Amino acid sequence: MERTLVLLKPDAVQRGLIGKILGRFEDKGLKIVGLKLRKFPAALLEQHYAAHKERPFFKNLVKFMGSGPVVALALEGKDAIEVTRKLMGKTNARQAEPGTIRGDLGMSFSNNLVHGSDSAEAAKTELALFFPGAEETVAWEPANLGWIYSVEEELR
Ligand code: IDP
Ligand code: MG
Repeated sequence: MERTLVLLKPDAVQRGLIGKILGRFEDKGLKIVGLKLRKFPAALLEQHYAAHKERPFFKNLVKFMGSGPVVALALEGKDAIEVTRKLMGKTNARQAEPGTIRGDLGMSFSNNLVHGSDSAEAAKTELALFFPGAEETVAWEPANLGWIYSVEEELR
């Protein structure tokens, strides 16, 4: 099992899409192991997007992400990082495929509703940033786990 960090960005919260987007991850079979709503400080957001520091959109991105509440999620599942990225769709929501979260719900390059870690290394760093305390995530076993995955092939 793998864990990844997902953020429901301020546009998702302001547009009343928390439930709908959260539902997409739940429906897929990803397990929620961490969940919080916060207005995150600029310093944390700058650290989170440090890889984009030199990009022209960096300042606006940090301002946008700090402009309102964000929902941070820690999700767990087999190949959770790749599965989450596929569910999100392309960065520019106008180009994202229908059926993806961005493709179905968004029209913007910047205000594209969700963030998802893009590698195992990023997931580790980002989870530590948004869920630093051991008690902030919960290891639990969903009652239907053996129906989401094949017990024979995937849960041995
Ligand atoms: P990702 O969120 O799909 O991983 P990244 O390339 O990591 O995309 O960019 C981080 C975030 O920065 C994007 O989700 C988007 O909000 C914003 N962003 C990226 N590229 C652009 C751009 O060219 N114009 C405006 N915003 C951008
Ligand atoms: Mg990214």
